[in-house]
Amino acid sequence: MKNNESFLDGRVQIVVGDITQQDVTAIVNAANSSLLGGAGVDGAIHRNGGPQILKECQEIRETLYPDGLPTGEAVLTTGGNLPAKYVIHTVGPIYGHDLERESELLASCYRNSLLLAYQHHISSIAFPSISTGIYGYPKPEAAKIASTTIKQFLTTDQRFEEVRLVFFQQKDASTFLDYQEFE
Ligand code: AR6
Repeated sequence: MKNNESFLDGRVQIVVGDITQQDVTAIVNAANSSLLGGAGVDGAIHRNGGPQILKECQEIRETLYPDGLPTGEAVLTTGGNLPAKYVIHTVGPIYGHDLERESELLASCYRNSLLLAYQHHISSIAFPSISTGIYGYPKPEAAKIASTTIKQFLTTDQRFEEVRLVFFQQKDASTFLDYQEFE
């Protein structure tokens, strides 16, 4: 596989790397509904971004979401010490816990994150592969859902310059390329 693949006239980029190191305006966190941190992407973002992100998450919990952020929703904080200016926190479905609604909830994560970015005039954003780690979502199915949802959003909204999909491992990027439905 090549290191870089792109779709939709270069507006979607597929890369292998660490989400916390991306030089885009916003990165997306695969969070949990507590918004208070965890392992995987969430752990890396809080570790590398410093305490400011957690402080803002705590404020969101106290004000907007005292019971936690529902699955499929998204909220925005600053990026603390990260290269990205903002972090958009979304909660993916736990595979096997949401009966038949999982695919719709995973699509909502992508759609609501893009919508929030759009509302904040953010035109470059990087996503990890939401729910495909600790939350156990099968990677081929997740690739179909992520690609169709992003494609739908980008073809109706022309303002996004770059949506970067970041995979931790080469084999995950290859799986994505095999199952994506951008084309
Ligand atoms: N950069 C890019 N991708 C990564 C990185 C990284 N630094 N680290 C892991 N991945 P996960 P989830 C990949 O588990 O499944 C947390 O505890 C990883 O290989 O981070 O949505 C939260 O607090 C996988 O393909 O997120 C929640 O409780 C993908 O990113 C729960 O995990 C997502 O893996 C969320 O689980």
